[in-house]
Amino acid sequence: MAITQPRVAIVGAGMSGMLMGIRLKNAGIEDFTIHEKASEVGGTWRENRYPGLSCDVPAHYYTYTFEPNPEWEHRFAQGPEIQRYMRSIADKYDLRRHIRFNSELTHGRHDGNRWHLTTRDGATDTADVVVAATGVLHHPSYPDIEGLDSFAGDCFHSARWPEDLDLTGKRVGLIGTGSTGVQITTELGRRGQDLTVFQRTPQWIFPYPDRKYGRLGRTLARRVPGLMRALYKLYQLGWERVFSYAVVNRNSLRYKLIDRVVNWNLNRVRDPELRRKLTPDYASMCKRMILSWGYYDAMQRPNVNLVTDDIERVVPEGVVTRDGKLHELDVLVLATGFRAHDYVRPIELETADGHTLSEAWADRPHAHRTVAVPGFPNFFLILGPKTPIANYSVISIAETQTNYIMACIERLRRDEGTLLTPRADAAARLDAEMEADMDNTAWVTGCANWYLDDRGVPDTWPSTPDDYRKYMAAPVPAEFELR
Ligand code: N01
Repeated sequence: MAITQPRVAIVGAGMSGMLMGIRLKNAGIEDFTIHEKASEVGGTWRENRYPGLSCDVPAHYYTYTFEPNPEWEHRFAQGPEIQRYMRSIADKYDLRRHIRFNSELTHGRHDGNRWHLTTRDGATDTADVVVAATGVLHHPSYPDIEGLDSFAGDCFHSARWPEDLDLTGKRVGLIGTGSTGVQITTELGRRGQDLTVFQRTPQWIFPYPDRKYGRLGRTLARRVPGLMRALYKLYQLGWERVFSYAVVNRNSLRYKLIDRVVNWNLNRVRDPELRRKLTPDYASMCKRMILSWGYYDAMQRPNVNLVTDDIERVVPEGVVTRDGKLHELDVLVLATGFRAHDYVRPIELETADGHTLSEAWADRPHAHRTVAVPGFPNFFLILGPKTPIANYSVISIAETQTNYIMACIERLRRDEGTLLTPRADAAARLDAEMEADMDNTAWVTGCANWYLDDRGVPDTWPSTPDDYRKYMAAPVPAEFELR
C-alpha cells in the first residue's frame, strides 16, 4: 500500500518552510500544515532587525528561481526588503491558510504508522511526513561573561533587537565582529553613533560595493524579466565559482586572489596601530568570509572605538577589560552568533521503539545526504547537518533539498510501502566520505569558526554547490528502506 495523498507537517514558515509548501502545492498535495512559532512568516528576516541588516549575497541571486523580484532596491538587499519579499511569497502562493501561527512544536512521536505532534500550548497534529525547516542560525548564543546580568542599561542579543530602541545620545557597546557585528558597526559608525566595539578575533573583510537600484532599473527589471534571470546567473557564477570554489580549494589560484584582495583591503586602514589590531593571525576564509565595503571606513571614524583587550566582566556601568579599564556604556549589544549545530532541537522526536533524536545525535548531529535521519521514518530536514552553507545563496541550496525531499514523498505516493527511512550504513558511509574531503577546505586551517563541530570537523558540505546539486540529483533507492 502507498500513501497516495500524504498529510505533511512542516516546521517553520521561513524561507525554506514556505518553499516546501510551494513544492507540495505544485505536486497537488494540499493537505499540509506549516507550524510557525511566531505570528508572521519570514524566519531570520522577521527575527532580525538590527541596524545595517542586509544579505551579503546579491539580491537577484538570493531569490527563489521561480520568483524573480524586480522590486529589489539594493544589490545587497536590506532586511525589510527581504521580509517584504517573503511576505509576498506567502500571499502569492496562498500559503497563509496552511500556516498555523503561534504554534511552537515541542514534540513528535511516531507510532509506527504516523507522526503525532504536540505544540507548547498542548495542541496536537498528525502527519504522514514531517519536514523540519527550522533554519540554521536561529538559536542565539549568549557569551559566558561574569556580571552580564548586572548591566544597568539595555543588553540584548543582535537577533533580539528591541523594536522601539532609541539610540540617540547613547554610548553603545558591541561584542562580536562576525558578519552581524560588522554590519552593525558599519551602520552605527556611519550614523555617527558613539560606539565601542569589543573584538576578540579580527576578521578578513572582502570589499564588495553595494548598489542602489533606482526606479529606472526596477522598471527595466519588471519589463524585461530575462534581465533578472541573467543577473541570477551572473551572481551565481561569481559567488559559486569564486567564493565557494576557493573556500574548498585553498591551494587554488582563486583562493590566492581572494587572499590578495582582503590583504589589499586591510592596507586601506591608514593608522598602523589600528591596522595591526584589525589584522587576523589566521588564513583568509577560515571564518565565513565577510563582505563589507564600509567596515574599515566605519572603524576609522572618531565616533568608533575598537577595544581588543579581553573582557573581564560586565558591571552595571559598562564593560571592564583585563587592563582594568571601565568602558562606560548605556547599551550593550551581543553580536555573539548562534548555536549552529542545534538544528531542529529543542523539538524532541521519538520513534515507535522509544529512541529519541537527542539520543541519535548525542555525539553530533548527522543526516543522510543532509536531509534525512536513519531510524526516523518519513522525517526530513531542510538545511540539516552538512548542508552547504557558506558564501552563496542558501535559497538555491534549499531548492535542491526540497526537490530531493519531494522525490522521496513521490516514492511514498507511488511505491508499495508507507515508511521511508534512510539506511544507517549508507548514511554513515557518505558521512565518512564527506569528512575525508574536508582537508582541502579553508575552515580547517586553524581558526575558531561556527562551522566546526565539537571534534573540530566542519559541519558543512566540503565541495562546491554544483557538486552538491549532482550529489542530490535524485534519491538512490538502495540507500532507503521502504516498509
Ligand atoms: O556570528 P559569528 P554572526 N567574548 O559566530 C564573538 C550569518 N549572517 O551573528 O571570532 C567576546 O560569526 C566571536 O568572536 P571569535 C552568516 O552566515 C549572515 O556575526 O569567536 N566575543 C565573533 O566575533 C554569519 O557567518 C548575514 O573570537 C565573543 C562573534 O562574537 C552567521 O550569520 C548577516 C564571545 C560571533 O560571530 C553568524 O554571524 C549576518 C565572547 N564570549 C549574519 N562569544 C548575511 O548577510 C562570541 N564572540 C546573509
